[in-house]
Amino acid sequence: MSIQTLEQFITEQQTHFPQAKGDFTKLLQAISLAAKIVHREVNKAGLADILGKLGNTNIQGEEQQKLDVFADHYFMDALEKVGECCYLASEEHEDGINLLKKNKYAVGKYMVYFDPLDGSSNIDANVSVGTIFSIYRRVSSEGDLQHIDFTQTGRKQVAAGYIIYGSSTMLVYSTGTGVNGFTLDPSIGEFCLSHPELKIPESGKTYSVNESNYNQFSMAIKQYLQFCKEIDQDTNRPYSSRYIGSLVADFHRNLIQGGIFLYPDTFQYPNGKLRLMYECNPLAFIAEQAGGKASTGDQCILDIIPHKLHQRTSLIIGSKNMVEKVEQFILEYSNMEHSFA
Ligand code: AHM
Ligand code: MG
Repeated sequence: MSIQTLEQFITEQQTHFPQAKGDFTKLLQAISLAAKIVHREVNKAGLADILGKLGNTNIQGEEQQKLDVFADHYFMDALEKVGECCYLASEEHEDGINLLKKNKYAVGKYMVYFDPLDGSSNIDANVSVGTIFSIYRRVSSEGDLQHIDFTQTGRKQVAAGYIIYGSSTMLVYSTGTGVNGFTLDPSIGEFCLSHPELKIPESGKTYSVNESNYNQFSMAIKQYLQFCKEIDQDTNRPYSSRYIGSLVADFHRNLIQGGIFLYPDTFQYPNGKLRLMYECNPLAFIAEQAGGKASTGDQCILDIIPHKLHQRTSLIIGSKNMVEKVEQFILEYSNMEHSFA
């Protein structure tokens, strides 16, 4: 039996692009290094007494957990030191970090947005958490970063991925030519190719939503949720309801088994709860590359023009047929509203 490590895989991919200088390879290696460190910390969390809250709140007004701070530090550090990035932005910092102005290490052309530890409110309960990352190339050619660098849509991502710290730790990523998944073998400290050319089933039988928000959802979403519960053998309904409350874990399950995840607008979050730049865009990129779909309900996530770093959006993501069904409900309700107007 032969294994292929992430490093070997990246090097092999690079040989298909003789003009590539290896910058991107180094960037992915930095992400993989930080992921291994966070894996180590997540796994010894109870032992090292680093579980629990730090007592600070981050810029979104949410309590920061200790491991959030660790993960943010390790990813920032690895990405800054690798010398291939010009801009880093994390969920945990109000402003992105312009490395061109910092002048500490070498800089490169990549802009990286990341959520260092998504689902961190679950840490104390030993539930899976994850890191999500999104990589762009700056479009301005020289000098300081420009408006056009920050307003690239998700389609312009050169790569995106996530790490899930679950029953095993996996790194899943895409550079726009399909999706590959690697499982960490802790005994050799390497991510090994375990899920080549991942494809999400076109339909699934799982829906994933925080249904306690039901009364805050639009009529279209309420009707879709009723549809999920209806009994219909031909379409495998009722679907099963599964909600972990860790986006990476919910997304990953649906990627492997088929299914849909929804975090629509609510009264509390009128523009959705999840963040475009480092939660929705990277997962939308992975979903599309795996043959799935990601939508706000009436627009592809990857077509949204960003206007601020911590922008939120509603998110409907997963198996293509299931996402399109929700879009159909939304369109029908919007047509009905127009005809009554
Ligand atoms: P976080 O980035 O602060 O961890 O919040 C994002 C998380 C997602 O992982 C998850 O899908 C969602 O928030 C759960 O929200 P809720 O508790 O409202 O269902
Ligand atoms: Mg998050």
